[in-house]
Amino acid sequence: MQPLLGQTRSAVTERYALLTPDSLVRAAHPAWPGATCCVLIGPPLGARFVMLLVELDPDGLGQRTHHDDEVLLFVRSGSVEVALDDRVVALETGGFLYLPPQQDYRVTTELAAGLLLFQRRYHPLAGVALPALVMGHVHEVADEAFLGDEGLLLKTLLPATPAFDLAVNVFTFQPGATLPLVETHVMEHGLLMLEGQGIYRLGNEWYPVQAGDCIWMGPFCPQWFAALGKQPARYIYYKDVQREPWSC
Ligand code: UGY
Ligand code: MN
Repeated sequence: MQPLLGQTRSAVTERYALLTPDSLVRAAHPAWPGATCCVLIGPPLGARFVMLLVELDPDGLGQRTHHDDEVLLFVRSGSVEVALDDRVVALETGGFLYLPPQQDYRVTTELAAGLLLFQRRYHPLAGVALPALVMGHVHEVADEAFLGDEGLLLKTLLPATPAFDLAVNVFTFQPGATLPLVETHVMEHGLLMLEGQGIYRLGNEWYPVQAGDCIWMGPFCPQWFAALGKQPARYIYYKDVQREPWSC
Protein backbone atom coordinates (compact mmCIF):
# COMPACT_ATOMS: atom_id res chain seq x y z
CA MET A 1 0.00 0.00 0.00
CA GLN A 2 1.24 3.50 -0.77
CA PRO A 3 2.25 5.45 2.38
CA LEU A 4 -0.17 8.20 3.28
CA LEU A 5 1.25 11.41 1.89
CA GLY A 6 1.65 14.32 4.30
CA GLN A 7 1.90 12.03 7.37
CA THR A 8 4.88 11.06 9.53
CA ARG A 9 5.52 9.85 13.09
CA SER A 10 8.38 12.38 13.31
CA ALA A 11 7.79 15.15 15.85
CA VAL A 12 10.11 18.06 16.65
CA THR A 13 9.60 20.20 19.75
CA GLU A 14 11.82 22.56 21.77
CA ARG A 15 12.69 19.91 24.37
CA TYR A 16 12.80 16.70 22.29
CA ALA A 17 12.55 15.27 18.79
CA LEU A 18 11.46 11.92 17.35
CA LEU A 19 12.85 11.35 13.85
CA THR A 20 11.55 8.38 11.91
CA PRO A 21 13.31 6.89 8.83
CA ASP A 22 10.61 8.05 6.39
CA SER A 23 11.39 11.71 7.05
CA LEU A 24 15.21 11.63 6.94
CA VAL A 25 16.98 13.62 4.23
CA ARG A 26 20.55 12.69 3.24
CA ALA A 27 23.21 15.24 2.26
CA ALA A 28 26.94 15.61 1.60
CA HIS A 29 29.11 16.14 4.70
CA PRO A 30 32.57 17.79 4.78
CA ALA A 31 34.10 15.13 7.07
CA TRP A 32 32.78 12.27 4.88
CA PRO A 33 33.58 12.99 1.23
CA GLY A 34 31.83 10.58 -1.09
CA ALA A 35 29.59 9.13 1.64
CA THR A 36 25.88 9.69 2.14
CA CYS A 37 25.12 11.29 5.50
CA CYS A 38 22.24 12.47 7.61
CA VAL A 39 22.66 14.70 10.66
CA LEU A 40 20.05 13.24 12.99
CA ILE A 41 20.74 15.57 15.92
CA GLY A 42 22.84 18.72 16.16
CA PRO A 43 23.08 22.27 17.55
CA PRO A 44 20.42 23.70 15.18
CA LEU A 45 17.94 21.46 17.02
CA GLY A 46 19.06 22.78 20.43
CA ALA A 47 21.49 19.91 21.17
CA ARG A 48 25.10 20.30 22.33
CA PHE A 49 26.33 17.27 20.39
CA VAL A 50 25.95 15.71 16.96
CA MET A 51 24.51 12.33 16.05
CA LEU A 52 25.29 11.42 12.47
CA LEU A 53 24.25 8.54 10.20
CA VAL A 54 26.83 7.65 7.56
CA GLU A 55 26.33 5.28 4.63
CA LEU A 56 29.83 4.52 3.39
CA ASP A 57 30.66 2.76 0.15
CA PRO A 58 34.14 2.12 -1.34
CA ASP A 59 34.17 5.59 -2.93
CA GLY A 60 33.69 7.33 0.39
CA LEU A 61 35.89 8.04 3.38
CA GLY A 62 35.74 9.72 6.77
CA GLN A 63 38.33 11.92 8.45
CA ARG A 64 38.68 14.45 11.23
CA THR A 65 37.71 18.05 10.47
CA HIS A 66 37.83 19.52 14.02
CA HIS A 67 40.71 18.70 16.35
CA ASP A 68 38.86 19.62 19.55
CA ASP A 69 36.07 17.11 18.90
CA GLU A 70 35.72 13.59 20.20
CA VAL A 71 33.95 10.88 18.24
CA LEU A 72 32.32 7.57 19.09
CA LEU A 73 31.91 5.51 15.93
CA PHE A 74 29.55 2.52 15.98
CA VAL A 75 29.25 0.09 13.05
CA ARG A 76 25.58 -0.69 12.32
CA SER A 77 26.23 -2.81 9.24
CA GLY A 78 29.17 -4.00 7.15
CA SER A 79 32.75 -3.40 8.23
CA VAL A 80 35.36 -0.63 8.10
CA GLU A 81 39.09 -0.12 8.38
CA VAL A 82 40.30 2.84 10.41
CA ALA A 83 43.83 4.12 9.79
CA LEU A 84 45.30 5.68 12.95
CA ASP A 85 48.79 7.24 13.35
CA ASP A 86 50.72 3.98 13.50
CA ARG A 87 48.24 1.20 12.71
CA VAL A 88 45.06 0.18 10.93
CA VAL A 89 42.20 -1.34 12.93
CA ALA A 90 39.24 -3.30 11.57
CA LEU A 91 35.70 -2.99 12.92
CA GLU A 92 32.86 -5.39 12.14
CA THR A 93 29.14 -4.84 12.67
CA GLY A 94 28.62 -4.14 16.39
CA GLY A 95 32.17 -2.82 16.75
CA PHE A 96 32.86 0.62 18.16
CA LEU A 97 35.78 3.02 18.38
CA TYR A 98 36.19 6.06 20.61
CA LEU A 99 38.49 8.65 19.01
CA PRO A 100 39.72 11.23 21.53
CA PRO A 101 40.34 14.87 20.51
CA GLN A 102 43.50 15.41 18.42
CA GLN A 103 43.53 11.76 17.23
CA ASP A 104 43.76 11.67 13.44
CA TYR A 105 41.90 8.92 11.62
CA ARG A 106 40.79 7.86 8.17
CA VAL A 107 37.78 5.54 7.78
CA THR A 108 37.29 3.44 4.64
CA THR A 109 35.42 0.28 3.66
CA GLU A 110 36.03 -2.46 1.13
CA LEU A 111 32.36 -3.11 0.37
CA ALA A 112 29.91 -0.92 2.27
CA ALA A 113 29.15 0.06 5.86
CA GLY A 114 26.45 1.79 7.84
CA LEU A 115 27.84 3.90 10.69
CA LEU A 116 26.44 5.87 13.59
CA LEU A 117 28.57 8.64 15.10
CA PHE A 118 28.24 10.62 18.31
CA GLN A 119 30.42 13.70 18.23
CA ARG A 120 30.95 16.71 20.48
CA ARG A 121 33.47 19.32 21.56
CA TYR A 122 35.59 17.72 24.31
CA HIS A 123 35.46 19.52 27.67
CA PRO A 124 38.83 19.14 29.42
CA LEU A 125 39.04 18.96 33.20
CA ALA A 126 41.96 20.70 34.94
CA GLY A 127 44.52 18.14 36.08
CA VAL A 128 42.92 15.25 34.15
CA ALA A 129 44.70 13.77 31.12
CA LEU A 130 42.85 13.40 27.80
CA PRO A 131 40.94 10.13 27.45
CA ALA A 132 42.62 7.25 25.63
CA LEU A 133 41.33 5.64 22.44
CA VAL A 134 38.84 2.83 23.18
CA MET A 135 37.96 0.01 20.80
CA GLY A 136 35.57 -2.88 21.35
CA HIS A 137 32.55 -4.87 20.26
CA VAL A 138 29.14 -4.80 21.95
CA HIS A 139 29.23 -8.60 22.36
CA GLU A 140 32.36 -8.23 24.53
CA VAL A 141 30.78 -5.69 26.89
CA ALA A 142 29.09 -7.19 29.96
CA ASP A 143 25.36 -6.64 30.54
CA GLU A 144 24.44 -5.22 33.92
CA ALA A 145 20.96 -5.28 35.43
CA PHE A 146 19.76 -1.65 35.56
CA LEU A 147 18.82 -0.71 39.15
CA GLY A 148 18.67 -4.43 39.94
CA ASP A 149 16.05 -5.28 37.27
CA GLU A 150 17.11 -8.32 35.18
CA GLY A 151 14.59 -7.26 32.50
CA LEU A 152 16.70 -4.15 31.81
CA LEU A 153 20.27 -4.89 30.71
CA LEU A 154 22.76 -2.07 30.26
CA LYS A 155 26.12 -2.21 28.45
CA THR A 156 28.41 0.75 29.17
CA LEU A 157 30.77 1.07 26.20
CA LEU A 158 33.16 3.67 27.67
CA PRO A 159 35.01 3.84 31.00
CA ALA A 160 33.12 5.81 33.66
CA THR A 161 36.17 7.87 34.65
CA PRO A 162 36.48 11.69 34.86
CA ALA A 163 38.51 11.83 31.63
CA PHE A 164 35.36 10.91 29.68
CA ASP A 165 32.71 13.63 29.38
CA LEU A 166 30.32 11.40 27.45
CA ALA A 167 28.79 7.97 27.91
CA VAL A 168 27.47 5.71 25.16
CA ASN A 169 25.40 2.75 26.34
CA VAL A 170 23.40 -0.07 24.79
CA PHE A 171 20.17 -0.75 26.67
CA THR A 172 18.13 -3.96 26.18
CA PHE A 173 14.56 -4.26 27.49
CA GLN A 174 12.81 -7.62 27.72
CA PRO A 175 9.23 -7.51 26.35
CA GLY A 176 7.08 -5.74 28.95
CA ALA A 177 10.07 -4.25 30.80
CA THR A 178 9.95 -0.52 31.53
CA LEU A 179 12.21 2.22 32.86
CA PRO A 180 11.42 2.19 36.59
CA LEU A 181 10.74 5.94 36.73
CA VAL A 182 9.94 8.88 34.50
CA GLU A 183 13.46 10.32 34.39
CA THR A 184 14.05 14.07 34.36
CA HIS A 185 17.76 14.93 34.38
CA VAL A 186 20.24 17.54 33.30
CA MET A 187 21.99 15.20 30.84
CA GLU A 188 20.95 15.17 27.17
CA HIS A 189 20.36 11.99 25.19
CA GLY A 190 20.68 11.02 21.55
CA LEU A 191 19.18 7.58 20.94
CA LEU A 192 18.81 5.17 18.04
CA MET A 193 16.43 2.21 18.30
CA LEU A 194 18.42 -0.86 17.17
CA GLU A 195 15.82 -3.61 17.64
CA GLY A 196 12.21 -4.18 18.60
CA GLN A 197 9.59 -1.65 19.52
CA GLY A 198 7.87 0.06 22.41
CA ILE A 199 6.38 3.29 23.72
CA TYR A 200 8.57 6.29 24.52
CA ARG A 201 7.20 8.98 26.78
CA LEU A 202 8.76 12.33 25.87
CA GLY A 203 7.53 15.35 27.81
CA ASN A 204 3.80 14.76 28.20
CA GLU A 205 3.30 12.67 25.05
CA TRP A 206 3.59 8.92 24.43
CA TYR A 207 5.05 7.79 21.08
CA PRO A 208 5.11 4.28 19.56
CA VAL A 209 8.72 3.71 18.40
CA GLN A 210 10.55 0.94 16.55
CA ALA A 211 13.98 -0.04 15.19
CA GLY A 212 15.42 2.75 13.02
CA ASP A 213 13.82 5.61 14.99
CA CYS A 214 16.00 8.33 16.46
CA ILE A 215 15.19 10.44 19.55
CA TRP A 216 16.77 13.60 20.93
CA MET A 217 15.99 14.37 24.56
CA GLY A 218 17.16 17.78 25.75
CA PRO A 219 18.10 18.51 29.38
CA PHE A 220 15.27 17.79 31.82
CA CYS A 221 13.01 16.28 29.16
CA PRO A 222 10.72 13.86 31.04
CA GLN A 223 11.40 10.40 29.58
CA TRP A 224 10.16 6.86 30.06
CA PHE A 225 10.19 3.70 27.93
CA ALA A 226 8.23 0.43 27.86
CA ALA A 227 9.18 -2.45 25.53
CA LEU A 228 6.23 -3.94 23.64
CA GLY A 229 5.76 -6.96 21.37
CA LYS A 230 7.37 -10.40 21.51
CA GLN A 231 11.03 -9.46 20.98
CA PRO A 232 13.37 -7.50 23.25
CA ALA A 233 13.79 -3.82 22.41
CA ARG A 234 17.32 -2.45 22.22
CA TYR A 235 18.70 1.06 21.81
CA ILE A 236 22.07 2.76 21.78
CA TYR A 237 22.24 6.16 23.41
CA TYR A 238 24.55 9.04 24.25
CA LYS A 239 24.66 11.16 27.37
CA ASP A 240 26.93 13.90 28.68
CA VAL A 241 28.54 13.00 32.02
CA GLN A 242 31.08 14.05 34.65
CA ARG A 243 31.07 17.82 33.99
CA GLU A 244 29.60 20.90 35.65
CA PRO A 245 26.27 21.76 34.01
CA TRP A 246 27.49 25.19 32.88
CA SER A 247 30.51 23.74 31.02
CA CYS A 248 28.61 21.47 28.64
O1 UGY B 1 21.10 6.66 31.37
C1 UGY B 1 19.96 7.11 31.34
O2 UGY B 1 19.68 8.25 31.71
C2 UGY B 1 18.84 6.22 30.78
N1 UGY B 1 18.26 5.44 31.86
N2 UGY B 1 17.83 6.99 30.11
C3 UGY B 1 17.02 6.48 29.14
O3 UGY B 1 17.13 5.30 28.82
N3 UGY B 1 16.12 7.28 28.59
MN1 MN C 1 17.88 9.14 30.82
